[in-house]
Amino acid sequence: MVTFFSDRHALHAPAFEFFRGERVPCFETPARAGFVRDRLLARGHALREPEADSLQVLTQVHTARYLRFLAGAWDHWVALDPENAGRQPFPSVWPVRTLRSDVEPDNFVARLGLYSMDNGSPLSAGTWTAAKAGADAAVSAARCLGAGERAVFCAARPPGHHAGADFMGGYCFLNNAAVAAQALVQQGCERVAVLDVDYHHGNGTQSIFYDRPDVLFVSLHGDPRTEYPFYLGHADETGRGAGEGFNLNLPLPAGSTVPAWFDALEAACARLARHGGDALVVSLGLDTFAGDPISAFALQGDDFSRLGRRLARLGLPVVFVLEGGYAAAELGLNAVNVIEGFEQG
Ligand code: Q9C
Ligand code: ZN
Repeated sequence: MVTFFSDRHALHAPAFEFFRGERVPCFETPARAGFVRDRLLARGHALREPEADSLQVLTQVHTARYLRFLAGAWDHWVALDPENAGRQPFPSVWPVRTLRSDVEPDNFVARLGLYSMDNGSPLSAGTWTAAKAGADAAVSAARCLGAGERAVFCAARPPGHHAGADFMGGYCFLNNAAVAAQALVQQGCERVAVLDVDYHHGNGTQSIFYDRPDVLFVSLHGDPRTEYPFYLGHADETGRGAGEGFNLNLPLPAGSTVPAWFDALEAACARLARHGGDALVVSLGLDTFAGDPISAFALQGDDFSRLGRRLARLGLPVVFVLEGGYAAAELGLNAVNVIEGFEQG
């Protein structure tokens, strides 16, 4: 399968995040992509450098002021104090209900809070460059589908599906799946679908397309009553206005079994089949793996092959976009299993 991979991912390398009140090493690491790259190469899949510039598509998915903030964030942080180069910025204040988010404060940490949904998405010096490489891969993949390719894999990090039009969150900065879907629409696909199989609900992708009938969003995820991102991903979120009926959430309790997960996948596939459409984007989170350190589903290696085979049966051209998955050493095998299952299916 055509696979886009850029070494620029490694420029996003924050050291730690907050977890249960403690500073802990980041779960979302450069090593993750290294394991995926190594397994792809070992299985004979050629890697291609993303060649497209995603900037125009990014302005259709994210707001101008958020893109401006993200592109300059690290320089602004270091400009406050040269010693900040060795520190990580974290937001500590957010414009929740009754507070204004239309006025952008001058204060850096206040702006960081304005553009963040959590304190769990640490920035580093190369975050913009790395995230941009992922978006470039997403547009490159869409172009490949336009040129007749059956399926393309974007093996990029950081992930994207929690990032909304104007905020980062959940280790995500630029919404690569939304960028792929928007690029497909712009190049003439009238109906696109996004299937999100990450353990966590893709709140960013849902919100970006919530009012639109041209991009169907379907997600299988841990029930937000107990699982991140908590404030979106319930079954009663079905779309709004012209987008009513074009959003399907299939939340499952933490601890759900593999058969329960595949039953939900069947329901997702039924909705995707009814949509028809010209192309599918898969937000390929692999944190549904039994060994994932921060998630609670139970998929094993073979189940990822089965997922790939099932998606092939939809008969649609597919852009696979890597999302979460934090059992790093198994991430490569699990990703390749989906890819090769799809190719066999
Ligand atoms: N710092 C993805 O899988 N963070 N994101 C929990 C708190 C939320 C996961 C730990 C997990 C986000 C793309
Ligand atoms: Zn996830």
